[in-house]
Amino acid sequence: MSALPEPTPPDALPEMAYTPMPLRHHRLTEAESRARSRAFLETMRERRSVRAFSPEPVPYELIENAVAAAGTAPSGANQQPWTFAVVADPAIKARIREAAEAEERDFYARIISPEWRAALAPLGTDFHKSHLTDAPYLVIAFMQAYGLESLPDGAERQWKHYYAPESIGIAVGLFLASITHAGLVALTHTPSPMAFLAEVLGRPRNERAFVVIPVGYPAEDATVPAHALEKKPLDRILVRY
Ligand code: IYR
Repeated sequence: MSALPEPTPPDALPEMAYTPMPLRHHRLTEAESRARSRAFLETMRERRSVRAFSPEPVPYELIENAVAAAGTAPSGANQQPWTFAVVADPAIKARIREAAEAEERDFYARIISPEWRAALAPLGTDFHKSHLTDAPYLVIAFMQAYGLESLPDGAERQWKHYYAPESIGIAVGLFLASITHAGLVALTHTPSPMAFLAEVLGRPRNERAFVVIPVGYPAEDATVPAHALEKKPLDRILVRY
């Protein structure tokens, strides 16, 4: 993911014993379960990745709730190896766009392979990244490659994180579900390479940008690739045993 050196050997974490407590679980009726499950599926089927945003503001609470929903995700050893940077400041958005477009210009001109270019052609993407300044919010998910904490005496403690990529992937999925459920649109954008994001946002050395997610309302004239609506049918993604 990154050429940065691995951290020095991790410090031992204090051992914590399993302390059981009764599970609280709200059991639904079967009818209620089916109704909620169908309604959620219907909502998620409306989700489209959108690249043209309206500058119209969105309530900050919707972003905050989506990050809180992401924060409920299961994670390796419950280490929650993520930080969500929420950017509304136009000057910071402009810096991110400028850096992303510089990387992407290079990507489309020199780095992309013919196969990759062919795979992207139906998406209609190029190095222009207007979504990075048009969307009212950019949410950048950072993966914490390892744990890092400053101690009051100025020393630092660092420890290993387990399954960090899997964990943050699940969290981002919940974030997108919340955004979709709230009637907003988003794009999962991965400018490559993404190292500039940690620099621009002054993130600590254990954090790696995982994805940039512009969030907002679609521009009135927004278009999407017609083919991307086609999701694989269930019989191609579900194998029943
Ligand atoms: N990062 C580039 C290229 C790109 C790559 C994939 I895989 C996509 O699904 C879409 C774009 C860009 O953002 O344009």
